[in-house]
Amino acid sequence: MRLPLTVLGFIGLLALPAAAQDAPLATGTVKKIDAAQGKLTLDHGPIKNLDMDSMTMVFKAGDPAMLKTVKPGDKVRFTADRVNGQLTVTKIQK
Ligand SMILES: [Cu+2]
Repeated sequence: MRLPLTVLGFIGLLALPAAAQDAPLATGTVKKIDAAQGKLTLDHGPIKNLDMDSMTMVFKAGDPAMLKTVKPGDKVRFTADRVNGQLTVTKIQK
């Protein structure tokens, strides 16, 4: 019977974005925006779900459009998670 594998694959696709939405909010300051690469540099506070302390680092933007909503110097709240092995900002707000 092949149906269960198909169903499991489908559930897997749905589960990934759901997990990202559950990530807790972290705080940070935008240091640099790299729209060409779809990346941004954040000076961030602790990120519980990634087991990270405060640091300055580069994240991938989950959606390139989010890079137009913030600029260097902005204080932001954001969620970050590992998406396909890359540390990615999944949500960001001033
Ligand atoms: Cu970090």
